[in-house]
Amino acid sequence: MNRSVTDFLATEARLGTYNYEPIGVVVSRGEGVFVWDTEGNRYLDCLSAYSAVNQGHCHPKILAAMVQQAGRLTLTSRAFHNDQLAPFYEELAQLTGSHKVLPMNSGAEAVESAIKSVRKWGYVIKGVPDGEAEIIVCANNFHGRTLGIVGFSTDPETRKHFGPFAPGFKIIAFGDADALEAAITPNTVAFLVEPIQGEAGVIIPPAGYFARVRELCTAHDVMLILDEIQTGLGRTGKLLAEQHEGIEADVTLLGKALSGGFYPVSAVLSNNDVLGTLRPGQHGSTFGGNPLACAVARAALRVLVEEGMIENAAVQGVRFLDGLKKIRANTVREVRGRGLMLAVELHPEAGRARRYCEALQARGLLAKDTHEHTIRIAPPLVITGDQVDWALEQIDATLKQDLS
Ligand code: IF1
Repeated sequence: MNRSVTDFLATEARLGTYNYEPIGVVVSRGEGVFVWDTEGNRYLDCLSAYSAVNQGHCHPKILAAMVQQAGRLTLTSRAFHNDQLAPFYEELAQLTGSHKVLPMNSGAEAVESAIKSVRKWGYVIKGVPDGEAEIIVCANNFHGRTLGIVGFSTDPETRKHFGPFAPGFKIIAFGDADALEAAITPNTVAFLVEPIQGEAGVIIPPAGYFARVRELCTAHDVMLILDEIQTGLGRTGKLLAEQHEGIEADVTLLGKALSGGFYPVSAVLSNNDVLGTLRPGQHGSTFGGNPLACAVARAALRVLVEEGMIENAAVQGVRFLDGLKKIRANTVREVRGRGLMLAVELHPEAGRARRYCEALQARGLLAKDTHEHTIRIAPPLVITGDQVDWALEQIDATLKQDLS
């Protein structure tokens, strides 16, 4: 007999750690932009697993690559070479214009790996006195959940009761290049920043910000680390969000959609000496760079490019944002977006965004709230114009309700 939704939720509540509060839908199947729940209801997925399934759910070519590789070789560890790693490096480096790649698994691991790498670079290349390296980060950042990372979060929920934390981080306002200039010292090794702040509510910095950031980092020999784990791989309508700014990072972090949602695959990319300072024994991972991950990532990158998903994200992103801007509802304070990374910020009096997400669920659309008053919208990049229009109708009708 099929389990009821109530039973799934009760069992999770009884046995699981209560570190999430999901919308009450139990998903059991996905294909392209759609997912189905255990009762057979279909939904348009406007979250894409936080932008990990940019290529759409269960993309057949990624699936084929995964199944084929899983039947051949899954894991060697890095004690031996495997025949998927070199082609993965080649294809990723070629696509992104990078010189070196460090393969990891989760996004947080990529961030931690970048922090280690720029510190080492600071000591051995820049000449920072040992133990003195400083990294500048932004207020309202989100870079993951590990201890190193939550230590420089500014969100009390994220940090509280998890200390003590590692020193060596300085926090400045996002979007303020003067603040960066003022914060740089001779011991600054890197500036770590999201091109668009995701968890903060899809915050797009002022035009020209990143051009100045790039200049300052170059002038002071500070490595610019762009966390493109969420913004990268087509989400904003370009392969990398840095391309909107006309700049190149020194270090780029990718994750999420690097596997199309099939498997945790992340990577640190560098344009220069940063990754070149690591030596055997100084960093690693049992699973990082494994043949299954590499085969899946190669297919995920291939379909993203070959099937025109990045261009589609640009086109549909404009359609979606224009449609959102046309919605005349008292509940809406602001709409923001670039490509298919979109958000609707509600007036505080409109009530919690969560209520609107639940109302959208009832209409067959899954979206996720962030920070009480913002609805985040990020469908797979394979969405069609008709599907965008349908989503807009549901959002329009929902925002015209008063759910406070
Ligand atoms: C959760 C948000 C999205 C990220 C950036 C690194 C990571 C993330 C820019 C870490 C992860 C996630 C994790 C997820 C919620 C989510 C998220 F709401 F927090 F902001 F995507 F929008 N850098 N983002 O966005 O990657 O280690 O998770 O692979 O449930 O915590 P990870």
